[in-house]
Amino acid sequence: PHDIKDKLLEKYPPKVARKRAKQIMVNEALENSTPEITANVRTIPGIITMRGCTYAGCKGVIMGPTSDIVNLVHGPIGCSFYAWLTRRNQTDAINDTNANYITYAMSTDMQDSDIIFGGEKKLKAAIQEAYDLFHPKAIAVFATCPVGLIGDDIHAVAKEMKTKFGDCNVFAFSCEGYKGVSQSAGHHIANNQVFTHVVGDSDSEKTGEYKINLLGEYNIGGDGFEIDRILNKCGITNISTFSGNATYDKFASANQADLSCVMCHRSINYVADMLETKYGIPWIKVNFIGAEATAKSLRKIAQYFNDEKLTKKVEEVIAQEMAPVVAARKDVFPRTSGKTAMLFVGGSRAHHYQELFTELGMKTLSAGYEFAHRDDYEGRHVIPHLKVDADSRNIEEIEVSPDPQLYKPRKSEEEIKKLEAEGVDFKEYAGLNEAMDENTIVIDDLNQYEAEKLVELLKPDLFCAGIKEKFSIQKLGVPMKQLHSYDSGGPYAGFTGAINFYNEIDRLVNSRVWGYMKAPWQENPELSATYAWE
Ligand code: CFM
Ligand code: HCA
Repeated sequence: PHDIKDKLLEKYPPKVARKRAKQIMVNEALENSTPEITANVRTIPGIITMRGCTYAGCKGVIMGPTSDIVNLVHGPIGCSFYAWLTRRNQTDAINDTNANYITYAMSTDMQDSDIIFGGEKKLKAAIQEAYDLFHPKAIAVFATCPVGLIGDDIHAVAKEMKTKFGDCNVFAFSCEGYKGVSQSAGHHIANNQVFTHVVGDSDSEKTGEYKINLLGEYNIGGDGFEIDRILNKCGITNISTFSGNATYDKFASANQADLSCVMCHRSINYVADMLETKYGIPWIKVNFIGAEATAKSLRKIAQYFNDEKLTKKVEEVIAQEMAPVVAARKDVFPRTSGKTAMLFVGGSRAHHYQELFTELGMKTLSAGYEFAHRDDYEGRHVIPHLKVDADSRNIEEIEVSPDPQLYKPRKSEEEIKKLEAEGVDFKEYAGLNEAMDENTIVIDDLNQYEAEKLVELLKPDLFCAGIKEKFSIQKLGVPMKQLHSYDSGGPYAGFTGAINFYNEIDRLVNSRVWGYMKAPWQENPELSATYAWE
């Protein structure tokens, strides 16, 4: 594997090679820790990164999946068009307000003159228009790059319009694309504002014996629907999913749950912390990708509530749901076991999906995140040691303290200690590295060149990433599965999802068509390119 690392770096100019070397790590098992990796830093200019921008993380990822909040983009139309139904977050047509704006692309459509003379007037008019048309519960405003450059005060406009309407919450996000080094900054900006302006704002009391929040689940390909189906079957009430199929009222009720379950650690872990500090809700890490991981997560939730009725029900559900899963696995296993995969996705999925590959008997040779932080690789114990640089300082950290009325510890200190002794890890995430075998290769912010090089060197049976990688990898004769959009498939979460995944991966890694692929330049060497710095 050290050879592979050298080969990945060999074509780079020395300065670039030195920087990239810190983001490419050969996994070794060290006593209680893993080697340090550099993450959440700027992409080197000139490199074709897999990353997106801060606006994508805020508008597209966190707020995009909400159904009854009007998401209004303040900027040129291209930014709206980019975020228009490109992420496969599904919603219910019927929800608690019966409003669903997900199919709209709402934008102020800024023109050159707005950029020169200021866009606040146009923004006000657009908010008014949205209000008159829909009378929504809330309007969220998103800043794109030019808005930050010209200095429109979107927060003042939002406040003014909120006061004017009286019955519609209006809030804004300073999520200009350049604000951070990736989507991750956009998650943070979005979540801070939702926490500040929405959570706690519900006037209806939520009922249920075992009330949880599901944080960091975005209902891509219907994953959230499958998880909700399982939770319902167990008698667990999901008060609020952040933010798959979310409504304003669900966000607003999050303070009423008794446990927060964190799926995607990268995009939301700080919200779990804030819910605990302000309202007294403990949190645990869960993972509903993989049938075994799903069963384990359900058992953890039951253990927390420490109620015999729930424990019994959860075991019943697991036994019932596992039967067809085991049968499906038995069918494909002889054909999938021993095959190899590589996974490069934004954050959590590059870790979570290894569960499904393990169930298929497949080995992950290399994996990494586009934009996760060191704690997502090395575990949360590194958080106090993370370097704060100019880019991370740019992202607001909000100060949260116990709410004078609403703070209520859900468990006593002794109860928490007892649960910990029984194996419930609160606020814990061990990260990707620990889950991967020794000598596998972990790479942060992989780029186009390295992706192709890795495939050439290690020849995996399957490569998983996003749309930008899809066709360049397939042209190398290797099947490619999108783990963002699922290539229009899914769900892959929970038990039904695991069966879907097993069958699709079986088809992909056993299709012989890939062996016949030859790129034009493989047949006609005169078409092949060379690198300018050679
Ligand atoms: Fe979390 Fe996500 Fe992911 Fe993510 Fe994303 Fe996504 Fe992703 Mo695409 S929130 S980090 S910013 S699990 S959109 S649903 S698939 S890169 S691995
Ligand atoms: C985003 C969204 C994205 C892109 C997926 C891809 C998604 O980062 O803006 O590159 O295929 O999941 O839709 O991550």
